[in-house]
Amino acid sequence: MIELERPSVMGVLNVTPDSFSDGGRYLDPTAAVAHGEQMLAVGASIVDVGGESTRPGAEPVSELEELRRVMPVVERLGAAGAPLSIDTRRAEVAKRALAAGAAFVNDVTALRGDPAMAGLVATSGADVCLMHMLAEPKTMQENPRYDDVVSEVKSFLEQRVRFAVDQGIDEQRVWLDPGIGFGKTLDHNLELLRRLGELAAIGRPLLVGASRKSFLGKVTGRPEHERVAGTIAANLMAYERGATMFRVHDVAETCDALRVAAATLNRHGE
Ligand code: HH2
Repeated sequence: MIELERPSVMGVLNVTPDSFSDGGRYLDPTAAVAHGEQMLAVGASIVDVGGESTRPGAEPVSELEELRRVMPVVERLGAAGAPLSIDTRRAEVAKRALAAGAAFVNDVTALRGDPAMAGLVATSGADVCLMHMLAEPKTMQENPRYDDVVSEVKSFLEQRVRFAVDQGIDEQRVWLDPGIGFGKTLDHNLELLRRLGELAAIGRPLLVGASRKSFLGKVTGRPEHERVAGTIAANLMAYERGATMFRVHDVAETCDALRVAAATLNRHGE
């Protein structure tokens, strides 16, 4: 598993025109690279580069377009030795990003999106994050239903770990993610955070992506760019319940909050 400080922050770098909170800001590779470097300078342990929005209702982009967006950024950050994650459901995109220096595959489909992804991860030796999502981005927020969201997400993640291991992926390289906002109502998201300890009990490290998401807007009444405090609150709740990596847009603020929480809980360097 890649060596990261714990708790660690994953900085979000969306090279997209349509991401829900930073769409269009980093389409220019120079601006994207500068933002990635800046997030690392203020405390991110790794930068997650993505070229396809997964916001509710998002249209998929072609592989060629995704490569065209992410590769100039991955190549430049990778050449500078930056710790990189590639946020993709496509094996070809992951393959090229890994060759250019990425060490982490963030696959929101949990290896269900591309039949070649599991084999690629297994042979590359990269870390991989398996995330829970109900349906797909285009339809996932259309009336999501669960009998018990936490136990259903837990058994999905356990099943995906088994699949990954069966495909030859080293279990020690697998991260898990409850998929906040991916086919979940406000109550589902809050319950997942409240009972995150049940997912931590699976025994794999947890990554949580609550940053600026709409459930925070529903609780606070604030638009995306005013959800920093809400993001921090959600991440601290998740940290206390066992999460170890936090995927955020607001890196410096989140790092400070986690340092205070880690010092308070006496968990630094755990
Ligand atoms: N959330 C988003 C994208 N990728 N990956 C993981 N592992 N966990 C998440 O919660 C997660 C993720 C969505 O957020 P964002 O990248 O800010 O927006 P968009 O999908 O619109 O680009």
